[in-house]
Amino acid sequence: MRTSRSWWWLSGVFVGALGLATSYLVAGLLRIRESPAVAVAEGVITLTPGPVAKWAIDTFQTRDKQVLLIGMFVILTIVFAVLGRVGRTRWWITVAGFAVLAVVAGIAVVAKFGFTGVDLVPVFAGFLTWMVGLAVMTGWLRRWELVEASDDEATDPTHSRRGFFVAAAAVGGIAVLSGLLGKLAGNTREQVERDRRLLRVEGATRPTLPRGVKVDVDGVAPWQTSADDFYLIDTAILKPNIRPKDWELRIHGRVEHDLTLSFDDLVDREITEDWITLNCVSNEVGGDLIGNAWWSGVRLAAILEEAGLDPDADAVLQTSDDGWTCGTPLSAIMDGRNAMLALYMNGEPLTVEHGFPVRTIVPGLYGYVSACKWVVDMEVTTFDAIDAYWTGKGWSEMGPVKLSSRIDVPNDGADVSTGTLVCAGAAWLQHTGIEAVEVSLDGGAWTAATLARVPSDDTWVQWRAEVEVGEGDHDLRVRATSKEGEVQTGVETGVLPDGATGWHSIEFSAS
Ligand SMILES: Nc1nc2c(c(=O)[nH]1)N[C@H]1C(S)=C(S)[C@@H](COP(=O)(O)O)O[C@H]1N2
Ligand SMILES: [Mo]
Repeated sequence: MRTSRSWWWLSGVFVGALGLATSYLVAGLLRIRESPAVAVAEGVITLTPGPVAKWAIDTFQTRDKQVLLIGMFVILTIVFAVLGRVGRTRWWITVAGFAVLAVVAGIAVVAKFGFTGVDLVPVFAGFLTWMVGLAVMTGWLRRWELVEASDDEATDPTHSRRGFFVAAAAVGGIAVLSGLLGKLAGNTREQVERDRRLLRVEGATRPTLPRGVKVDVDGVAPWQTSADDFYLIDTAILKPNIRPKDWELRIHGRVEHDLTLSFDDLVDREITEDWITLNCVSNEVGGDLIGNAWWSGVRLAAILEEAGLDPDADAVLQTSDDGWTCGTPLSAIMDGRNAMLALYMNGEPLTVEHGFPVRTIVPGLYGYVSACKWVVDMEVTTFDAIDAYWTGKGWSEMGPVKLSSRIDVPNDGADVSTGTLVCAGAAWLQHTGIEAVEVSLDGGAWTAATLARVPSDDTWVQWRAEVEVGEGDHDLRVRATSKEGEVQTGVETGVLPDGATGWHSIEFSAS
């Protein structure tokens, strides 16, 4: 690898990296939330068909986005290398290739929600860097090649070779430096964390656990879920960093008058608080994509009434700062349940991951149609007129939660002692409530469990049951009955399109 020919690929890779780093730095300096590369990755996520997205989430769990980013960078590195290599004989292909990459980035950026012209500046900066960087590095390669080709004994390629490697080192060094500076510049997260620590919303209180909500069996998921243990589901690679002073909610569409609320407008209103259980439509039978918290916020119905609703409207299209959308049935917001713009979770400001500074919570609906985090826009509209993020991928429109129950104790696969076995878990049908829970050992008769208390029908309820087990392998299943008399179905369906059904069952052996 001592001749100039072997090094063309390196110019592509290093210059490619420098352009990416430059665009990242410029995005950070301009306080643009995503660099073009991240915009492309989010574009890929948006365009991913539902079943592929589900496969990726199942396979990579919460690391799905890192896997995507790493995959993207691996592919880009290969593309850069190839573009560098072809530049030796056909420079215009190299230029055209980089131009195509820039156009793809540009489209991804323009397609993001809340796009403004400034957001394109990092793309231009990156493309300009590519062109200048290429000119410099390939200039040295050509000089080196010319000298190698000349028959003149007196010409020595050392000078041009050294020139090329110095240029390469400089390009690599600047790329790393720009990347680091970009990381610093983009660090609005720290500022937001400081705002979060200093925030006090008058009227938002710390929760006290209601009496009797716990069955007190070791191993049962806590009735109240802490913010740290609360499941996390969203499509944002970088969580939006929104300072309360910069937050605004626009309410428009089929209303008598548009409203724009600042964070101060919101906290000046009466604060409402409630225990509400939130769960994900992607929760498999027996899964843990569910949590219960004490939420403090402002009633959404009062705000929408103030805007004045068109009687034909049946949906609210909510949009997050990160561009994610959901269509929420207007009836669920207006029917008297405590649908709110939540500011606090468990007596503290929302964490950034859970939607700081403001997210929506609607008891009785799955998160994907209701619980918009970092909410900044609400359009009163009709379901006919909209296509929201998940409903556009084949999930159902309305999204009411389904009657469900789960066994937490014993664990699936546990070894227990023969005799009386204490079992426990949770059951839920938010906004309707749970009347009864029953368990069945080895497919035998259903026996009633004891229910703990609940403060309202909007939370899950813990249950406890005792069964007599003899030596050997057993299975245990659970089903719930709602306060409307619905008995949980044993028919097993998957999570798509509107939530899983079926009885949770576990196996254990007694000795
Ligand atoms: N901005 C935004 N909000 C969102 C989502 C999202 O992807 N982006 N996912 C929704 C889904 S599918 C669920 S189940 C809940 C999860 O809320 P959590 O992460 O606070 O538990 O948020 C909802 N709100
Ligand atoms: Mo969800």
